[in-house]
Amino acid sequence: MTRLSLGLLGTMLACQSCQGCKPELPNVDTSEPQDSEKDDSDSAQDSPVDTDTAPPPPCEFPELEPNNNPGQATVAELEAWACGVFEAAYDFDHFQVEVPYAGWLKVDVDAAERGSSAAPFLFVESDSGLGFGADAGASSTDPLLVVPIPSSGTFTILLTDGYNGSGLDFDYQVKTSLTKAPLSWDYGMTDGTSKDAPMSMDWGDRVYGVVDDSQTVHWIELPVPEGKADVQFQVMAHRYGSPLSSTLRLFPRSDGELPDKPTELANSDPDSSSWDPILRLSAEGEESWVVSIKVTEGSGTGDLYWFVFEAIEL
Ligand SMILES: [Ca+2]
Ligand SMILES: [Ca+2]
Ligand SMILES: [Ca+2]
Repeated sequence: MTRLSLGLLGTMLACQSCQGCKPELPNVDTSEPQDSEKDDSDSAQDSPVDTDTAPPPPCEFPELEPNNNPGQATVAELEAWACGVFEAAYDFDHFQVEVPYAGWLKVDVDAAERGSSAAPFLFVESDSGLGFGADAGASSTDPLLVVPIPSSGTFTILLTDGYNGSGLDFDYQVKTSLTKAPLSWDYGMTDGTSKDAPMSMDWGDRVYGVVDDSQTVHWIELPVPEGKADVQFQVMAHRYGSPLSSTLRLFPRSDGELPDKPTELANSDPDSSSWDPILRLSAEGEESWVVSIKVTEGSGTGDLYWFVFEAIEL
């Protein structure tokens, strides 16, 4: 079965305001006895359960079906595990969490990481209209999101299986928490909004930026370092919980001119399953390199789609 795309998820979410366009699902009874003990540690990640015999994971906030619409969301709390099962195809599970402060919000999903058959698709939306989602993490199919929320608010979490798979072994748990910034940086993108006027940056610096819509492209220029021919450009985002899937494009400047088309392009990390592009290259008589960072075609964008860009001499 084809994996859901971020674009399709957007359509599904747009649909949520109209009840009639969602499939009617049976009211699955999930009220089997739950272990009342708190599972407030990450130890479940270290000890995968036997999915042949294990019941749905005990947690502090088990889902309450029906929860296919945001208005039916199971209320959970910050810093505590919620959990559920994709019992039927097209099972959409909503949770709602009150976040009392601005800060870096982390939404951690555990499914494959603890032996589940589910490949969860995660989308989070705030009552102020911020939305962000992911269908995989950097090290497994379990999404992990870490984003800088600008204010307190109510956040609605949607989980569904990315392949419309279902069954009692399609269980998951999800925890929302506040955390610290996953990376540091030297300064933010202040200009560099066009190819004609890229932002200057120094080797070794890290710059922070946001890809707030599909038309947003960040342009950065660095001189070819003296006596050093080998360099690396890297976007750090998905690996650290950003929902951004980005593409790096390289335009080498020679005789003051930039080529119309990029000479190099990267939209993934060849050494891992993260979406973060990395380019390693050697100077071949150029004066400088102009690099652009934009969203990978078909992927999501928004105010919380952050990245840190780093340029280093090797
Ligand atoms: Ca469910
Ligand atoms: Ca559901
Ligand atoms: Ca996880």
